[in-house]
Amino acid sequence: MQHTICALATGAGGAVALVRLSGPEVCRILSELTHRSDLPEPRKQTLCTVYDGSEPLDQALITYFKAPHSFTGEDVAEFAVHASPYIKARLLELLCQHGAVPAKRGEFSQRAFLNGKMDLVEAQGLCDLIASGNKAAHKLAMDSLDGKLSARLADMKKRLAELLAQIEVRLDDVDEEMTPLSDEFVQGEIHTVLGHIKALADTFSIGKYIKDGLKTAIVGAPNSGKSSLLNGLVGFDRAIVSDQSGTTRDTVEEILEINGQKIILTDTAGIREHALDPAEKEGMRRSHRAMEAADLILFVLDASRPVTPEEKELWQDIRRQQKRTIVVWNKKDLSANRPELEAASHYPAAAVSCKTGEGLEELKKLITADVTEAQTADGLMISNLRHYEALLRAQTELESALIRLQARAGGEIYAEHLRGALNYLQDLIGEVTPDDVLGIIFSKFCMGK
Ligand SMILES: Nc1nc2c(ncn2[C@@H]2O[C@H](COP(=O)(O)OP(=O)(O)OP(=O)(O)O)[C@@H](O)[C@H]2O)c(=O)[nH]1
Ligand SMILES: [Mg+2]
Repeated sequence: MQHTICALATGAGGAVALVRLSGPEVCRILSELTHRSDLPEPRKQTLCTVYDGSEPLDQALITYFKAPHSFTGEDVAEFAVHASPYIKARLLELLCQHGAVPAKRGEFSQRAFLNGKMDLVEAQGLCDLIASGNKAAHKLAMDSLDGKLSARLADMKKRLAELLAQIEVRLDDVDEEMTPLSDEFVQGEIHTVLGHIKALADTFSIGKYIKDGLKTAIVGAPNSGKSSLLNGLVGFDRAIVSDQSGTTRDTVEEILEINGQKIILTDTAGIREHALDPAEKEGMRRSHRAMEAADLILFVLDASRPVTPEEKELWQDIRRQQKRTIVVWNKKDLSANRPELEAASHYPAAAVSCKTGEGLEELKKLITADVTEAQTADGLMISNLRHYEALLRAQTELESALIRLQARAGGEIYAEHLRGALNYLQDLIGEVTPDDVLGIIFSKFCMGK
């Protein structure tokens, strides 16, 4: 039999705390703690005294949810109590004394999943929703939680399952009474599902930025205005700015929101050939590291002077990284002309002045352009590595099926690959996921959820 589990569902602070209880013993524990023989009416907040032995512990608002009409699908009680550290701790202690056990991370959600209240994609959406810190991440999580993403996956799964059924029934048809499926039809079906899978898998890079933030490194020669740019974008004097070359030694990181998107912005030490001392050398090593870890590079140049040979070299280096890069011509207030820079026209560019703030809004638009475009094209995205990997595996299986089909291999052979692809889609939504894997997934959820 399942244990009855309990946990604090709210964080530190606040005036009210929520303690959750779920499982087969909820009714008994409720009546023992409230000294009441009748249960509160389901789904109605009811003011009850919670007792610690014969002494009242608190006046709590209790909501009872009768199975299966609850979040977990089991009997659930939620205690809204006064958020004193003592009351919270003592209530959890009492619940355990009366037979409940402390819930593991994500255990409420895991039970909801096991009781068919939601699939794994929706559960993941819930976890992401709680963690979402900005509008874009919130939308992404909502699409996952409210089943839009699951519905899309279910469509693909259904189409594939139907195709497979048609193939399999013919494999069993030893007397060959059924009309065979044409290769064109099978190929067409596989291509359709493959197209959907690829399109969804391709959203991962952007989805990941939305969820985890876009790692953006500001790089350039000393004194080009990198720290000024960081300050301009975050809106306060975060990094030291001075007219001396080599002011920034260590990397400086700030998290900010631009156009509803999370950006992890890193200012770096200016890169030049001859560092003056070991600290500057180490700083430059860190600049390179930040550049390598970045999703987006802002290459800052001082537009009021010609590009130096060192900057040209750095530019080659940046281009070799083959990352999204924006060329930022700074100090626009000092010069109306842009110096020459090889192949600069192939990259998005912004002319800004960190001194006057001119051009910063344009630059912000460029920074979030990818995400904005991807979002208007089609709202649905994935942001979870597990989902991405499952889609890639399904994609590989479907591609193998196509190759086998083209090589005129028998139905049994390509059907095996279709079965493989179907299996990965089922795994994605949690239909065939082994228990230990489920345990790992839900252990990443927060306490009390
Ligand atoms: N006129 C003008 N001066 C600027 C602008 N941006 C930065 N500066 C000045 O340029 C100098 C260098 O600015 P920083 O932001 O410290 O440059 P940095 O690239 O971080 O320099 P290091 O940390 O040494 O690599 C400072 O004196 C700034 O005031 C600008 O848009 N216009
Ligand atoms: Mg600096």
